[in-house]
Amino acid sequence: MRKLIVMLLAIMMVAVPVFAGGASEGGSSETINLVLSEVHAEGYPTTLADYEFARLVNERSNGRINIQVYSGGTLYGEETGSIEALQIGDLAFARVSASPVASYVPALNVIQLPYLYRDADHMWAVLNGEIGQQMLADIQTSGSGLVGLAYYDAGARNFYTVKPVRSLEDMKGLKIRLQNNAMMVEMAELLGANGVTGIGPNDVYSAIQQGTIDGAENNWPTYESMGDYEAAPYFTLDAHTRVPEILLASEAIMNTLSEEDQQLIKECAKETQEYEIEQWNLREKSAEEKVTAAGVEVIELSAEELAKFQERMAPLYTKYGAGYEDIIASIQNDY
Ligand code: BDP
Repeated sequence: MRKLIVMLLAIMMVAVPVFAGGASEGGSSETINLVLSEVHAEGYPTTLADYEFARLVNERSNGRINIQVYSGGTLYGEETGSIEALQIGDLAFARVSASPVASYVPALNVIQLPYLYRDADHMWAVLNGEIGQQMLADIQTSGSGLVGLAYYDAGARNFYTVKPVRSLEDMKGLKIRLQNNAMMVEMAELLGANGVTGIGPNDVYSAIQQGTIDGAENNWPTYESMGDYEAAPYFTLDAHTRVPEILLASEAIMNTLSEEDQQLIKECAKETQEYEIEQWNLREKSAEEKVTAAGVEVIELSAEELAKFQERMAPLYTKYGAGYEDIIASIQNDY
Protein backbone atom coordinates (compact mmCIF):
# COMPACT_ATOMS: atom_id res chain seq x y z
CA MET A 1 0.00 0.00 0.00
CA ARG A 2 2.76 2.38 1.03
CA LYS A 3 4.57 1.56 -2.22
CA LEU A 4 1.45 2.35 -4.22
CA ILE A 5 1.02 5.73 -2.53
CA VAL A 6 4.67 6.53 -3.10
CA MET A 7 4.34 5.58 -6.77
CA LEU A 8 1.26 7.71 -7.23
CA LEU A 9 2.94 10.62 -5.51
CA ALA A 10 5.99 10.18 -7.69
CA ILE A 11 3.88 10.18 -10.85
CA MET A 12 2.12 13.34 -9.69
CA MET A 13 5.37 15.02 -8.77
CA VAL A 14 7.17 14.22 -11.97
CA ALA A 15 4.19 14.59 -14.26
CA VAL A 16 2.88 17.93 -13.10
CA PRO A 17 5.95 20.04 -13.82
CA VAL A 18 6.37 18.27 -17.15
CA PHE A 19 2.81 19.06 -18.18
CA ALA A 20 3.25 22.54 -16.86
CA GLY A 21 5.78 22.92 -19.66
CA GLY A 22 6.87 26.50 -19.94
CA ALA A 23 4.51 27.24 -17.10
CA SER A 24 7.03 28.60 -14.69
CA GLU A 25 8.56 30.92 -17.25
CA GLY A 26 5.26 32.25 -18.42
CA GLY A 27 3.93 32.43 -14.86
CA SER A 28 1.09 30.02 -15.59
CA SER A 29 -1.13 29.14 -12.65
CA GLU A 30 -0.51 25.38 -13.07
CA THR A 31 0.03 23.88 -9.63
CA ILE A 32 3.25 21.98 -8.93
CA ASN A 33 2.80 19.38 -6.21
CA LEU A 34 5.89 18.20 -4.36
CA VAL A 35 6.33 15.88 -1.40
CA LEU A 36 8.64 16.23 1.63
CA SER A 37 9.51 13.27 3.87
CA GLU A 38 10.31 13.68 7.57
CA VAL A 39 10.95 10.99 10.20
CA HIS A 40 9.97 13.15 13.15
CA ALA A 41 6.50 13.63 14.55
CA GLU A 42 4.26 16.66 14.21
CA GLY A 43 5.43 19.47 16.45
CA TYR A 44 9.11 18.42 16.44
CA PRO A 45 11.46 21.33 15.53
CA THR A 46 12.46 19.96 12.12
CA THR A 47 8.84 19.14 11.25
CA LEU A 48 7.82 22.68 12.17
CA ALA A 49 10.61 23.95 9.91
CA ASP A 50 9.39 21.70 7.07
CA TYR A 51 5.95 23.30 7.30
CA GLU A 52 7.48 26.75 7.44
CA PHE A 53 9.45 25.92 4.29
CA ALA A 54 6.26 24.70 2.58
CA ARG A 55 4.38 27.81 3.69
CA LEU A 56 7.07 30.19 2.41
CA VAL A 57 7.37 28.42 -0.95
CA ASN A 58 3.61 28.47 -1.38
CA GLU A 59 3.37 32.14 -0.46
CA ARG A 60 6.27 33.29 -2.65
CA SER A 61 5.01 31.30 -5.64
CA ASN A 62 1.51 32.75 -5.20
CA GLY A 63 0.14 29.31 -4.48
CA ARG A 64 1.71 27.72 -7.56
CA ILE A 65 4.08 25.38 -5.69
CA ASN A 66 2.47 23.17 -3.14
CA ILE A 67 4.65 21.09 -0.78
CA GLN A 68 2.98 18.32 1.16
CA VAL A 69 4.83 17.28 4.35
CA TYR A 70 4.67 13.61 5.42
CA SER A 71 5.94 13.45 9.01
CA GLY A 72 6.55 10.59 11.42
CA GLY A 73 8.41 8.45 8.88
CA THR A 74 5.12 7.50 7.23
CA LEU A 75 6.70 7.52 3.77
CA TYR A 76 10.24 6.41 4.67
CA GLY A 77 11.03 5.17 8.17
CA GLU A 78 14.73 4.96 7.33
CA GLU A 79 16.42 8.07 6.03
CA THR A 80 18.50 6.03 3.59
CA GLY A 81 15.20 5.09 1.91
CA SER A 82 14.23 8.72 1.44
CA ILE A 83 17.72 9.66 0.22
CA GLU A 84 17.60 6.94 -2.43
CA ALA A 85 14.10 8.05 -3.45
CA LEU A 86 15.43 11.59 -3.94
CA GLN A 87 18.26 10.25 -6.10
CA ILE A 88 15.91 8.52 -8.50
CA GLY A 89 13.38 11.34 -8.53
CA ASP A 90 10.67 9.48 -6.60
CA LEU A 91 10.58 12.12 -3.89
CA ALA A 92 11.14 15.89 -4.07
CA PHE A 93 12.40 16.73 -0.55
CA ALA A 94 13.58 15.04 2.63
CA ARG A 95 14.70 16.52 5.90
CA VAL A 96 17.38 14.13 7.09
CA SER A 97 20.38 13.96 9.36
CA ALA A 98 23.76 14.61 7.73
CA SER A 99 24.92 11.26 9.09
CA PRO A 100 23.23 8.93 6.56
CA VAL A 101 23.88 11.47 3.77
CA ALA A 102 27.61 10.92 4.30
CA SER A 103 27.20 7.38 2.94
CA TYR A 104 26.49 9.06 -0.43
CA VAL A 105 28.63 12.18 -0.01
CA PRO A 106 31.62 11.02 2.10
CA ALA A 107 33.07 14.54 2.54
CA LEU A 108 30.18 15.26 4.90
CA ASN A 109 31.82 13.03 7.51
CA VAL A 110 34.35 15.79 8.05
CA ILE A 111 31.79 18.16 9.56
CA GLN A 112 30.44 15.49 11.90
CA LEU A 113 33.63 13.94 13.27
CA PRO A 114 33.28 13.06 16.96
CA TYR A 115 34.25 15.77 19.45
CA LEU A 116 34.94 18.24 16.65
CA TYR A 117 33.01 21.24 17.95
CA ARG A 118 33.27 22.98 21.32
CA ASP A 119 29.59 23.87 21.32
CA ALA A 120 26.63 24.86 19.11
CA ASP A 121 28.04 28.32 18.37
CA HIS A 122 31.26 26.77 17.12
CA MET A 123 29.32 24.40 14.84
CA TRP A 124 27.14 27.21 13.48
CA ALA A 125 30.14 29.43 12.78
CA VAL A 126 31.53 26.58 10.65
CA LEU A 127 28.24 25.67 8.94
CA ASN A 128 27.36 29.27 8.08
CA GLY A 129 30.94 30.03 7.09
CA GLU A 130 32.90 29.07 4.02
CA ILE A 131 33.54 25.45 5.01
CA GLY A 132 29.92 24.61 5.76
CA GLN A 133 28.49 26.41 2.77
CA GLN A 134 31.00 24.77 0.44
CA MET A 135 30.09 21.34 1.85
CA LEU A 136 26.41 22.08 1.30
CA ALA A 137 27.05 23.09 -2.32
CA ASP A 138 29.29 20.04 -2.84
CA ILE A 139 26.35 17.73 -2.13
CA GLN A 140 25.09 18.58 -5.60
CA THR A 141 28.41 18.92 -7.43
CA SER A 142 29.55 15.53 -6.08
CA GLY A 143 27.07 13.94 -8.48
CA SER A 144 24.99 12.42 -5.69
CA GLY A 145 21.71 13.38 -7.35
CA LEU A 146 20.95 15.38 -4.21
CA VAL A 147 20.74 19.11 -3.62
CA GLY A 148 21.63 20.47 -0.18
CA LEU A 149 19.21 23.27 0.64
CA ALA A 150 19.85 24.18 4.28
CA TYR A 151 21.27 23.01 7.60
CA TYR A 152 19.22 22.74 10.76
CA ASP A 153 20.30 22.24 14.36
CA ALA A 154 20.15 18.82 16.01
CA GLY A 155 22.14 19.57 19.15
CA ALA A 156 24.65 17.10 20.54
CA ARG A 157 24.26 13.34 20.53
CA ASN A 158 24.81 11.29 23.68
CA PHE A 159 24.62 7.60 24.53
CA TYR A 160 21.57 6.24 26.32
CA THR A 161 21.43 2.74 27.64
CA VAL A 162 19.56 0.18 29.71
CA LYS A 163 22.33 0.15 32.28
CA PRO A 164 24.48 3.08 33.35
CA VAL A 165 27.57 4.05 31.37
CA ARG A 166 29.80 5.93 33.81
CA SER A 167 33.13 5.13 32.18
CA LEU A 168 34.66 3.95 28.93
CA GLU A 169 34.88 0.50 30.51
CA ASP A 170 31.06 0.41 30.79
CA MET A 171 30.69 0.72 27.01
CA LYS A 172 32.30 -2.66 26.49
CA GLY A 173 30.09 -5.12 24.61
CA LEU A 174 26.98 -2.94 24.61
CA LYS A 175 24.87 -3.27 21.47
CA ILE A 176 24.29 0.31 20.40
CA ARG A 177 22.04 1.43 17.56
CA LEU A 178 23.70 3.90 15.21
CA GLN A 179 22.55 5.81 12.15
CA ASN A 180 23.36 4.28 8.77
CA ASN A 181 26.89 5.62 8.53
CA ALA A 182 30.05 3.48 8.67
CA MET A 183 31.99 6.15 10.57
CA MET A 184 29.42 6.16 13.36
CA VAL A 185 29.59 2.38 13.62
CA GLU A 186 33.38 2.56 13.88
CA MET A 187 33.03 5.25 16.53
CA ALA A 188 30.94 2.93 18.70
CA GLU A 189 33.35 0.07 18.09
CA LEU A 190 36.39 2.16 19.00
CA LEU A 191 34.63 2.77 22.30
CA GLY A 192 34.29 -0.98 22.84
CA ALA A 193 30.61 -1.29 21.92
CA ASN A 194 28.98 -3.26 19.09
CA GLY A 195 27.39 -1.01 16.51
CA VAL A 196 23.98 -1.98 15.15
CA THR A 197 22.44 -0.29 12.08
CA GLY A 198 19.31 -0.77 10.01
CA ILE A 199 16.90 0.31 12.74
CA GLY A 200 14.89 3.43 11.89
CA PRO A 201 14.64 6.05 14.65
CA ASN A 202 10.96 5.28 15.19
CA ASP A 203 11.84 1.63 15.89
CA VAL A 204 14.60 2.17 18.45
CA TYR A 205 12.23 2.04 21.41
CA SER A 206 10.87 -1.40 20.55
CA ALA A 207 14.36 -2.69 19.67
CA ILE A 208 15.51 -1.75 23.16
CA GLN A 209 12.45 -3.28 24.73
CA GLN A 210 12.95 -6.51 22.82
CA GLY A 211 16.61 -6.62 23.82
CA THR A 212 17.87 -6.43 20.23
CA ILE A 213 19.98 -3.49 21.40
CA ASP A 214 21.16 -2.20 24.79
CA GLY A 215 20.83 1.43 23.83
CA ALA A 216 21.34 4.09 21.22
CA GLU A 217 22.60 7.63 20.92
CA ASN A 218 20.79 10.81 20.12
CA ASN A 219 19.91 14.33 21.24
CA TRP A 220 17.48 15.25 24.04
CA PRO A 221 14.47 15.94 21.78
CA THR A 222 14.67 12.63 19.88
CA TYR A 223 15.27 10.69 23.10
CA GLU A 224 12.14 12.27 24.53
CA SER A 225 9.97 12.40 21.40
CA MET A 226 10.47 8.74 20.43
CA GLY A 227 9.85 7.64 24.02
CA ASP A 228 13.27 5.95 24.15
CA TYR A 229 13.89 7.35 27.64
CA GLU A 230 11.30 4.96 29.00
CA ALA A 231 13.20 1.94 27.69
CA ALA A 232 16.77 3.18 28.26
CA PRO A 233 16.74 5.51 31.27
CA TYR A 234 20.50 6.21 31.56
CA PHE A 235 21.72 9.18 29.55
CA THR A 236 25.50 9.69 29.45
CA LEU A 237 26.39 13.26 28.57
CA ASP A 238 29.45 12.75 26.40
CA ALA A 239 28.19 14.92 23.50
CA HIS A 240 30.20 12.78 21.09
CA THR A 241 28.84 14.31 17.92
CA ARG A 242 27.03 17.37 16.64
CA VAL A 243 25.44 16.15 13.44
CA PRO A 244 23.51 18.85 11.63
CA GLU A 245 20.22 18.12 9.93
CA ILE A 246 20.02 18.80 6.20
CA LEU A 247 17.03 19.71 4.08
CA LEU A 248 17.65 17.90 0.79
CA ALA A 249 16.02 18.14 -2.61
CA SER A 250 16.03 15.71 -5.49
CA GLU A 251 18.24 17.01 -8.28
CA ALA A 252 16.13 15.15 -10.85
CA ILE A 253 12.97 16.88 -9.69
CA MET A 254 14.62 20.27 -9.24
CA ASN A 255 15.74 19.99 -12.89
CA THR A 256 12.11 19.77 -14.02
CA LEU A 257 11.49 23.22 -12.49
CA SER A 258 12.37 26.58 -13.96
CA GLU A 259 15.55 28.33 -12.83
CA GLU A 260 13.40 30.90 -10.98
CA ASP A 261 11.48 28.24 -9.09
CA GLN A 262 14.71 26.46 -8.11
CA GLN A 263 16.04 29.76 -6.77
CA LEU A 264 12.82 30.45 -4.90
CA ILE A 265 12.99 27.01 -3.26
CA LYS A 266 16.64 27.50 -2.27
CA GLU A 267 15.97 30.91 -0.76
CA CYS A 268 12.95 29.77 1.22
CA ALA A 269 14.88 26.81 2.60
CA LYS A 270 17.73 29.05 3.78
CA GLU A 271 15.25 31.36 5.46
CA THR A 272 13.86 28.55 7.61
CA GLN A 273 17.22 27.89 9.28
CA GLU A 274 16.86 30.58 11.95
CA TYR A 275 13.30 29.49 12.65
CA GLU A 276 14.39 25.89 13.18
CA ILE A 277 17.20 26.95 15.52
CA GLU A 278 14.71 28.90 17.67
CA GLN A 279 12.37 25.92 17.80
CA TRP A 280 15.33 23.67 18.48
CA ASN A 281 16.52 25.64 21.49
CA LEU A 282 13.05 25.61 23.02
CA ARG A 283 12.57 21.89 22.49
CA GLU A 284 16.06 20.90 23.62
CA LYS A 285 15.35 22.51 26.97
CA SER A 286 11.82 21.21 27.40
CA ALA A 287 12.81 17.67 26.38
CA GLU A 288 15.61 17.61 28.95
CA GLU A 289 13.21 18.86 31.60
CA LYS A 290 10.59 16.29 30.69
CA VAL A 291 12.87 13.24 30.75
CA THR A 292 14.70 14.23 33.91
CA ALA A 293 11.34 14.81 35.63
CA ALA A 294 10.38 11.31 34.46
CA GLY A 295 13.34 9.86 36.37
CA VAL A 296 16.07 9.52 33.75
CA GLU A 297 19.53 9.41 35.30
CA VAL A 298 21.79 11.94 33.60
CA ILE A 299 25.40 10.83 33.90
CA GLU A 300 28.13 13.43 33.67
CA LEU A 301 31.58 12.12 32.82
CA SER A 302 34.61 13.56 34.56
CA ALA A 303 37.01 15.50 32.32
CA GLU A 304 39.47 12.66 32.71
CA GLU A 305 36.96 10.01 31.65
CA LEU A 306 35.70 12.08 28.74
CA ALA A 307 39.29 12.48 27.52
CA LYS A 308 39.48 8.68 27.24
CA PHE A 309 36.45 8.65 24.92
CA GLN A 310 37.97 11.44 22.85
CA GLU A 311 41.39 9.80 22.55
CA ARG A 312 39.81 6.70 21.03
CA MET A 313 38.59 8.77 18.07
CA ALA A 314 42.02 9.43 16.54
CA PRO A 315 41.69 6.67 13.87
CA LEU A 316 38.48 8.30 12.59
CA TYR A 317 40.27 11.60 12.05
CA THR A 318 42.96 9.77 10.12
CA LYS A 319 40.59 7.67 8.02
CA TYR A 320 37.63 9.98 7.39
CA GLY A 321 39.66 13.17 7.53
CA ALA A 322 42.12 11.98 4.87
CA GLY A 323 42.45 14.72 2.27
CA TYR A 324 40.65 17.20 4.52
CA GLU A 325 43.42 17.82 7.07
CA ASP A 326 43.47 21.56 6.33
CA ILE A 327 39.72 21.88 6.74
CA ILE A 328 39.78 20.03 10.05
CA ALA A 329 42.64 22.16 11.32
CA SER A 330 40.75 25.27 10.24
CA ILE A 331 37.57 24.14 12.02
CA GLN A 332 39.59 23.53 15.15
CA ASN A 333 41.69 26.67 15.07
CA ASP A 334 40.02 29.41 13.04
CA TYR A 335 36.45 29.29 14.28
C1 BDP B 1 17.72 12.45 14.92
C2 BDP B 1 17.61 13.15 13.60
C3 BDP B 1 16.94 12.24 12.58
C4 BDP B 1 17.64 10.92 12.53
C5 BDP B 1 17.70 10.32 13.92
C6 BDP B 1 18.41 8.96 13.93
O1 BDP B 1 16.84 14.31 13.72
O2 BDP B 1 16.98 12.88 11.34
O3 BDP B 1 16.98 10.06 11.73
O4 BDP B 1 18.38 11.22 14.78
O5 BDP B 1 19.17 8.69 14.84
O6 BDP B 1 18.44 13.26 15.81
O7 BDP B 1 18.19 8.17 13.00
